[in-house]
Amino acid sequence: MYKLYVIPGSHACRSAILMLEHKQLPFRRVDVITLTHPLVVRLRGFDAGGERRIAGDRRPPPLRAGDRYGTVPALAVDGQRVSTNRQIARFLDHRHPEPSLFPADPEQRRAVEDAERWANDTLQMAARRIALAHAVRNPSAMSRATADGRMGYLLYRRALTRRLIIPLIGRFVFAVDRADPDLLADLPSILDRIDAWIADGVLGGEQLNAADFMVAPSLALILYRPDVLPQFEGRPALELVDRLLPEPA
Ligand SMILES: N[C@@H](CCC(=O)N[C@@H](CS)C(=O)NCC(=O)O)C(=O)O
Repeated sequence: MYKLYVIPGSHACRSAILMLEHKQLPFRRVDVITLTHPLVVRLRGFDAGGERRIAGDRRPPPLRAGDRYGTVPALAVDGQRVSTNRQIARFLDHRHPEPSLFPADPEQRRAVEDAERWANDTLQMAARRIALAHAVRNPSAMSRATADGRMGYLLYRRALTRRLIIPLIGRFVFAVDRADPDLLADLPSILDRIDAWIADGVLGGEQLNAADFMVAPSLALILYRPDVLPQFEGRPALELVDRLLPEPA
């Protein structure tokens, strides 16, 4: 039985959940209290997985500490420990080849791996900072908006905790300043890139793949912001996120 360590509402963690669900593997989800998670996963025997995350152009000390101690999602099975989605995807494909998380054709696989790499290295952080920028500027509104949504509540169940802590995470872990432009300027090019991959059949195909499972949760996170929906409307990127992570009724 797989055990998956996550923090509630995390887009990165949702990617691993989608991959386990894709393969129809039963797993026990262990929700860890957000901000204790680097230490908790380290104490559970995970290494840090080799991530080197950059927030904008900075690596604030808490981000470095996370990279040193550990990140979630973190997957445990039969005494083995695997963290980071890239490694989890390959580990799962090795143990359960079907349905695969990557196309069999080498060229198509390369294209999916390019999209997966961009989703990991660029999109995951951009989505986080776009959402957090809204929390830094409008803590109460974002606390309300994140009570529920495509990935459940974000990070903390209590509204007051979300209102107080999430802006601090934005500022001190992910280098989002109140004075920053609100980072939305990057959104059109992000969505254009995803739409182009969908048009090329790299994303959003009949057989979903690891890159789909990386991209959709990041889009879902951005969509917790109440002001971004108009930028998504009519785009294939919105269809992709609606397919994988629909807005709860
Ligand atoms: N890109 C990696 C890293 C995931 C990641 O950044 N996870 C966050 C939670 S959303 C984390 O564990 N952060 C720990 C920290 O920053 O202290 C992946 O997809 O597995």
